This record gives sequence, C-alpha cells and structure tokens, in this order.
Amino acid sequence: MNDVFTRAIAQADLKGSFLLESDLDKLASFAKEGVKRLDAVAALTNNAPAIISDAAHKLFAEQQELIQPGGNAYPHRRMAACLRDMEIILRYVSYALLAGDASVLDDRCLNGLRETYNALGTPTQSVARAVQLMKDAAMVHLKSTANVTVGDCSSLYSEAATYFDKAAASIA
Ligand code: PEB
Repeated sequence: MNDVFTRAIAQADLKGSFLLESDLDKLASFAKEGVKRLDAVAALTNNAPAIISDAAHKLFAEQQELIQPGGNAYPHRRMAACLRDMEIILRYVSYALLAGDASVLDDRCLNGLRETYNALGTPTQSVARAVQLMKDAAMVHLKSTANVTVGDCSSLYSEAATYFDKAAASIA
C-alpha cells in the first residue's frame, strides 16, 4: 500500500536519486492542502450510511429485478451482502482519498473482485452502477460547505471521482 509520500520515495529510490525539487513541490502542496483532504475524507466517512442507502434505493428503483425472487439482491441475506459490499468499496475509496493514492483500493478491494462476482453470479454491471450512484451521492456531501471553511476543492472532487470511476471500471 502506497501514499503520496511512500510513492515518491519508491520512485526516487528506483532511480537511486534524492527527491527532486519538483517532487518536493508536489508533496508540499499535498501537505498544505491536507486539511481540505481530511475534511473530504470526513465527509465520506460521516455520511457513509446516507451515501450507501441513497445509492442502493436508486439502484433498486432502476433495476427492480434485483430485489424480486430470483434477483441477486433477494432475499434479505443477499440484500445485506450487497449493502455490505457497497460499504466496503466506499471505505476503500475513502482510504485512497486519504492516502492520495489508489493502491490501497486496488490491492485490498478491487484485485480479483470482478472474478469473485462472476463466480457468485452477481451482475457486475449492476455493482458498477451502484458504485457510480455512490459517487453521485458522495459528491453532494463532498461539495457541502456546512461546517467547513469554504475554499477551492475542485482538484479533490475530481481526484475522489477518479477512485469511484476506477472501482466501477474494474468491476464492470
Ligand atoms: C465481495 N461479495 C460477496 C462475496 C464476496 C463479496 C467475497 C461472497 C461471500 C459473502 O457473501 O460474504 N467481500 C466483498 C468485497 C470485498 C470482500 C467487495 C473486498 C475486500 O472481501 N448483489 C446485487 C447488487 C450487488 C450485490 C448488484 C451492489 O444484486 C452484491 C450490490 N455480493 C452481493 C450479493 C452477494 C455478495 C457476496 C447479493 C451474495 C451472493 C450470494 O450469496 O449468492
């Protein structure tokens, strides 16, 4: 598992070099913007139940066959597994956003996940759609200015979006 610091070190070490000034500039900006990042991670963490239930309601409204007999989210045991999976994916997205690096999401969550779903008979397109719907719900909370100092967080929004997109693309 990497974060922006360990990744910079690994890349410099591969070349046997000190960190370049440009590397240090990037790390300085990561540190300077750190409070924004922590606020963004807190927005995902504190609103996780709302993000998951909002996305799940939309998914099951769009794809009602999932919750009917024979559907992959029927009966309650499978519904519970589905909501749990959404929570796991959101949790790893929040870790990636904290680290500023997708490796924790890749290595501990997405690696082999599509194959797992294929083996379970869980429709991968539906899981990918659930992730996209979580992204939409998460963006509303990320962009909320309640209880935070208002600033320019556009690069954090797009970074967070890339983690959701990566998860959806790797499952679909
Ligand atoms: C991945 N999901 C399920 C299983 C596993 C995962 C390993 C099988 C074992 C179990 O049931 O616990 N586990 C999960 C994950 C990690 C992990 C992400 C990452 C570290 O360790 N069904 C739907 C929806 C979708 C869904 C489309 C969006 O109709 C999910 C939610 N996952 C779903 C369901 C099951 C499951 C298991 C329904 C149960 C399938 C079954 O038992 O038939």
